[in-house]
Amino acid sequence: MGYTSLDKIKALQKNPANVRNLCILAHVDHGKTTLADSLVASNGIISSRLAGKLRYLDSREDEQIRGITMKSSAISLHYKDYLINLIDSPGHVDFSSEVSTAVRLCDGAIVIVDAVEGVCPQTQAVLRQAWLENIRPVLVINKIDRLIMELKLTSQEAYTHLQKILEQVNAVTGSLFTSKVLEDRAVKEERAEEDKEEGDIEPAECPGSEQVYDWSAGLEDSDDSQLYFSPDQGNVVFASAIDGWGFSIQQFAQIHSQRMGIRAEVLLKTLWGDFYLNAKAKKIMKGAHAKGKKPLFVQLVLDNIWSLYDAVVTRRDKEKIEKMMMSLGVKVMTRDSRHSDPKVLLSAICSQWLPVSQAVLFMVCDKLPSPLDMTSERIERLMSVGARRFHSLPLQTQELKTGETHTHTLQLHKSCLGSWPDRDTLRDWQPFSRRKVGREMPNQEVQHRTSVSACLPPVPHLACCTMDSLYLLMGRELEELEEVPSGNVLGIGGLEECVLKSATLSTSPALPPFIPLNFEATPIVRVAIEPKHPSEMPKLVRGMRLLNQADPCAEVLIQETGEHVLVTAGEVHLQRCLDDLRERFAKIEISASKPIIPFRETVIRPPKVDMVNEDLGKQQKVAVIHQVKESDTLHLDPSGLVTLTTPNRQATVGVRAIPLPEEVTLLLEGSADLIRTLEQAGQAQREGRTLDMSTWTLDALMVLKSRLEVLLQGRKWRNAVDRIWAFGPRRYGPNILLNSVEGYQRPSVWHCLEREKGEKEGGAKAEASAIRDFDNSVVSGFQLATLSGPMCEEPLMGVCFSVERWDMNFPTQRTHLDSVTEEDSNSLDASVSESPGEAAGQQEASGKAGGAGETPSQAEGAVVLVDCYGPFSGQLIAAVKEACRHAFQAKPQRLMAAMYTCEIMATAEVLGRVYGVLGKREGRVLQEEMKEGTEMFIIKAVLPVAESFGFADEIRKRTSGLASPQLVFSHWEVISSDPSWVPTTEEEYLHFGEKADSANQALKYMNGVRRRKGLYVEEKIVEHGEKQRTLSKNK
Ligand SMILES: Nc1nc2c(ncn2[C@@H]2O[C@H](COP(=O)(O)OP(=O)(O)OP(=O)(O)O)[C@@H](O)[C@H]2O)c(=O)[nH]1
Ligand SMILES: [Mg+2]
Repeated sequence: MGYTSLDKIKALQKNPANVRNLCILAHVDHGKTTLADSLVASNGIISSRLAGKLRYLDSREDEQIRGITMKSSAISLHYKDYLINLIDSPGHVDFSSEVSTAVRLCDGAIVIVDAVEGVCPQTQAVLRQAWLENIRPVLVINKIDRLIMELKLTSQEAYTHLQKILEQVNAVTGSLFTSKVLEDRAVKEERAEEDKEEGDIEPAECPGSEQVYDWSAGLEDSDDSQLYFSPDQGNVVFASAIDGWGFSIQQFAQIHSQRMGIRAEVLLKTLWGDFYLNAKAKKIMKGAHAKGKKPLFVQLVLDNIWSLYDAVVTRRDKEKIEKMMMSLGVKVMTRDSRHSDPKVLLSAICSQWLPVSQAVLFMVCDKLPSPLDMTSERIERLMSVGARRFHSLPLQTQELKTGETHTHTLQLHKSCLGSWPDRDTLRDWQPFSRRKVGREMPNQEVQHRTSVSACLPPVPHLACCTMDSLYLLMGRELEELEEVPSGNVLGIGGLEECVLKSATLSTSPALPPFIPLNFEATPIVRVAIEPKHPSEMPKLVRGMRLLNQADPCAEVLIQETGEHVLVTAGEVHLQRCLDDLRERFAKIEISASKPIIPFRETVIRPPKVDMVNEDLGKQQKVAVIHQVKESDTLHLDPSGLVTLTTPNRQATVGVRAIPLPEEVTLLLEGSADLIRTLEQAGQAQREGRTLDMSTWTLDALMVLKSRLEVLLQGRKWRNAVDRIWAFGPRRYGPNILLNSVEGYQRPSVWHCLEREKGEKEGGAKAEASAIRDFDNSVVSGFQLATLSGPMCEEPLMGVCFSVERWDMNFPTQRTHLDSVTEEDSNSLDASVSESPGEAAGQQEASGKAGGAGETPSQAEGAVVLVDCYGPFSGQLIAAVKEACRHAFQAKPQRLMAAMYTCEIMATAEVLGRVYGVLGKREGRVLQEEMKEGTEMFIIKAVLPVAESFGFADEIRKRTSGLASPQLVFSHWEVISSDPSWVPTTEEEYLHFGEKADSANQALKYMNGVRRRKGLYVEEKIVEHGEKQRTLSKNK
């Protein structure tokens, strides 16, 4: 076919109806890049002999060495009159953010499934991603040669196996569909209810108002026939990308309809399914399975392939091969037929007989939508930012969807930055982006050097920027273009200054930024980075900035300590980011620290048994309380209440730490964004502004509140939700400050909700603001305490600090300013305490302090103290912080470790070794099951992130590459051992020995972190200083 000329591609770009933007998605190693090779070879860009071996789209060196894709890459291909903009995505979980961006850029996807491994975790993930983005998938079942050569299945067995795989894939789609239908119905009902409230609809018009719940209703009405993969629908291709063949049943229907004289349509319907050929009657009959007959698919399709493999690879029967080639009308070159490796001959024959590229490209052009067919549902979803419904957007914005207004709207979504090989004329990297078009506005052109405004989500501001250059993305190459018609995937240059990670570009300011991508991976592994030569720091900073822009999932930050920190999703991702920095972005030698593993600190209920499972009784309590050293300002109650007085003795706080129930912690962690909104609303209210919250957010907050109420039950938590003072750290974390001060009425954090509601109802409530002056200092102290705990200065998690006492014994206001004359200070008093409520509250509280009846001389003393200890609010912050820390220490403390879940697929022979590695690294197996129809076991396990470095490598080594794990961050888990534990009972000594350091994983982690942070580590370095003794038993 030869090189596709640039002119041809340019011409094809102009017809958006024939453009297909698609990506290849699959689990790792299922053959995406190999398949892409065949497609690339069909355009003559690489030789077809090299297809499958070259992995052309894996252009980076590290990709070639490791054999996995790490970065999406795009290429434009043509097939007949169609232009195909293809994006190959990585399958490794660490790079799942690349998949999110690829999916956003496309209208369709090729989902590949390995015929042996079947549906794997990432297959489910990509199907879900495609579903969430509303793009249409087609299926390729790849590596069918493995069924023949490796599993040695007969064609009949293979047919059953393929059926099962199809069922599995459809089951995933089915569950996505069901959940969507139910969700839609819920939204519809909600909307109907809203309308009803507004009085738009007469009750007679909504018959469902007398609700009778019928769960099946939505499902039956919805059309799902287009949804599922089925060979007779033409959306499934069976292939072996490495041997270069692939087919859909249309091809075989055509071949056999001529031969057998049966109409192609009939064959198309019957080739896949329970049909067989009655040779005598020359008829196709149903019920092959029941009658023990060969299904048509086996007889007419698989048998042919099986016998070809048998003749070429297994028996090497030259005569038979000749015969077969004759009947297939295939000619091969002599050098192929004489090659010592039979696979060469096989792929030479197959790629002529059933070229995989033709089958896949035909399916793609036939089944996937063009950019013009973008569903209105998808456009609405893209524009509905921040859970705002499309209908609530301004009219001008809504009009953009249909393109009815002639505002020359030009919508660009730039979401992924590919890195390109160095060329003098080009920048290091170019963004690749996709112009989104409204349905009726084709053929608008992105002009060279157009000025467009970029809305950078989530910042609500607009910025103007100019595009310098436009590119066509051709795998390893870039072609500069003057203009690009709408509906294509293209590269843009010159936006690096104004765009961070992603942006929505538009010529119309009415366009809201598109909704953010949904990422599956969480950045969790962090390393500190520095240049080898300190003078190269500026280069490093610039490089890190570029990396931050270019990678959707990596985070780059400068810590308060001044360290430059890089946060990545996993080990492989980390390696790639470091390589990128070294070779592309900073181009300097860098050194990276060991991965910094995050921990959390928490308290738990006193355990009932000790380390050897003996009942503890009361002794543990004593041991714990011992850790807090009392002084004249610090007092510890045996029940765990810590009372601390500020140095100037003007305030005393009493704090108790209580472990939060696990569900509450999880809920708080999951609702961080909501809590942040709540906090902002509260802040705005305090400042006298109002924050516009959508009804959706308000509802979500109400739900959060009621869920907390349900979860916080029991005597201890009475009214707790209303008494929440703050969340922390950073005001939205998973810890709670609780107001249990008797007589101190402060508005609850939920106060702003009530106000919003009240306003809605029309009757604004009078504000009950009796906030004490130093309320904020207490919150600040709590924030500081939760940000870094006493064990190893890591953030706290799942701890509730209940403030049970807060006494202030200010002598009077005037003591602050002793030089002011009495009259002056009186007038000052009046101006300071503006609201009488405040002053009253304060006096009331100080009355309770018990120290209200102070003599003037004491007050005089306090004046001096105020001066020497500095501002009072600072003292209070420090006191609250210290009180919280001590209260924390008065309870049994534990570390929480970040956990990965991992799924490992392994054969029975290597199962034992997998367990060995897991055990050594503190992993815990959750589930083990045999994969249906194969010899593989799937093991689900959890593994601490701290133990995960080198895990994948070790597993691969120990199992000779037969098992490879996929690690995904899942949750935080309390480490059961107590870091401050020392053996106390006889049994414990016996069990763990005198040093007892082997068992204490938590201590090891804690000391590791403390050492890294330069904190004091309590460790015996020399065990027996004088002389090594040999202890013999029978002395
Ligand atoms: N037997 C067989 N092996 C195949 C086939 N297709 C690909 N492979 C092999 O599978 C391995 C992975 O192929 P890739 O194309 O790199 O897989 P990928 O899906 O791109 O992998 P990632 O990009 O890392 O997710 C390679 O060793 C290929 O040779 C096939 O049809 N049959
Ligand atoms: Mg790949």
